[in-house]
Amino acid sequence: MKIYFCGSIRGGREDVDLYVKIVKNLKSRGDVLTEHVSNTQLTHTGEAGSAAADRLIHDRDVDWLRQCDVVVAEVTQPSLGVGYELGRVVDMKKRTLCLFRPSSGRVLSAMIRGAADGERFVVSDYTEDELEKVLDQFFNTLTRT
Ligand code: 6K6
Repeated sequence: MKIYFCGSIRGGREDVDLYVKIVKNLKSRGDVLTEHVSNTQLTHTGEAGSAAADRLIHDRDVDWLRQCDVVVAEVTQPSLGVGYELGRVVDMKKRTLCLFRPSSGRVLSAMIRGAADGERFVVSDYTEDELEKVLDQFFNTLTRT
């Protein structure tokens, strides 16, 4: 199974240690196309690049989104890039899990929470302790449908 993981890069790297845990868990379930999102060396500049480099990143990532079987996004740290990716995958009708931590004190964008249909596009409120359980639940429903 090809899994596309979304997490904030230029939106801020505050949650990168959690991304490491999520990617580790996802790697036990399939092939994670975007392991670099959890790279702790990567700063919020995300390799300050030229527009040409950004186009390459965009085109490669959209291509991976098309190829993947499932998308998992950590959406607590707001990120334009993650929001864009989620908009594209809704259109592509991919099975998607958005993970949000209310303990952050943030309120999730209505454009993400409001897109949830509980089946193809799932939004889960969770605490870090519940990570494994929430991922188990989501991946179990995939095998049943
Ligand atoms: C090279 C190595 C690691 O990162 C880079 C260069 N930057 C990016 N590489 C790959 N994907 C990226 C990069 N910058 C953003 N993205 C995609 O957008 C990822 O799939 C993330 O889920 C999302 C983050 O968007 P921002 O707006 O927070 O950067």
